[in-house]
This record gives sequence, structure tokens and C-alpha cells, in this order.
Amino acid sequence: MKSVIRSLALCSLLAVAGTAFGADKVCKLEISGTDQMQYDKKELAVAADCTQVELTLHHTGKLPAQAMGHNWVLSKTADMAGIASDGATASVANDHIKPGDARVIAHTKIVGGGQSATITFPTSALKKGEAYSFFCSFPGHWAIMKGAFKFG
Ligand SMILES: [Cu+2]
Repeated sequence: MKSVIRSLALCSLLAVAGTAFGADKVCKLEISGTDQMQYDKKELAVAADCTQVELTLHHTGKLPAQAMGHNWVLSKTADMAGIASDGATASVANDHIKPGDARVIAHTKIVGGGQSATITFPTSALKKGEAYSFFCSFPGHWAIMKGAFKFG
């Protein structure tokens, strides 16, 4: 009898955990950067019911990170120019992001040709109706390598 009660208790614990995991929705995004300093997408969208975003950046070129490095940075569109400007003087070791830059919502490391990087971040930092952009903060790239990030 005791073991029946114990397994019932275990079942309800598992059921609670199952509900919590069920509510978590990870939405996957992929984007590529090239040796021609281009992303292959001008827009990325995440539905409002996604709780986490898993983004993978591929560098499909051949040039090394020092010459044609790319990263993927997400911020409010209004913060993009400031982050890129500060990032240009931050080193490649800092992924061309000013250390501790609170305007950055998420970013990958800098990758070179043939490499890729994956990050996961929560959508709790995003608000519906806010204008977000993604861009590459490697010096000089953000003027071309950028796009709209839609949430909601
Ligand atoms: Cu770049």
C-alpha cells in the first residue's frame, strides 16, 4: 500500500513537471553570412508563444574571422547604431561588443568562414510592438548586414 501511495505521489510530481516543460516552446531560427558581407535573410520572425529562441548563425564563406568575421546581435532598432559604433572599437576577442553593453538583448560570438555559432535566449526580454533589429557588429558590416526582427 505504501509503495502505491509513493508511486502516486511520484506520478503527480511528474505531471506537474510535464506541464512546466510543455509550456516551454523553443523556436529555432537560422541565418547565414557570406564572404560578400551579406546575410541571407532581411527579416526574422518569432511568434508570441515562443518562450525561447534558438538561433544558429552559419558563416558559409572561406575568409577568416579577422578579415570577414560575422556575428548576430539583437537589439531595439533604436540602439543598433550605438551598439555598432561602440562595438567597432571593442576587440574581436570581445566579439565586437562593448563588454557589459546592456543594450544588447542577445548575441553570438564572431565566426569565420566554415564556422557556426548557436545561442539560446528567452523571449521574456522582448515586447510585442517594439521595433527590433539584428545586425553584425564587425567593424563596417552593420550598414549592410542588418534586418528586422519581429516578435509577436
Ligand atoms: Cu559581418
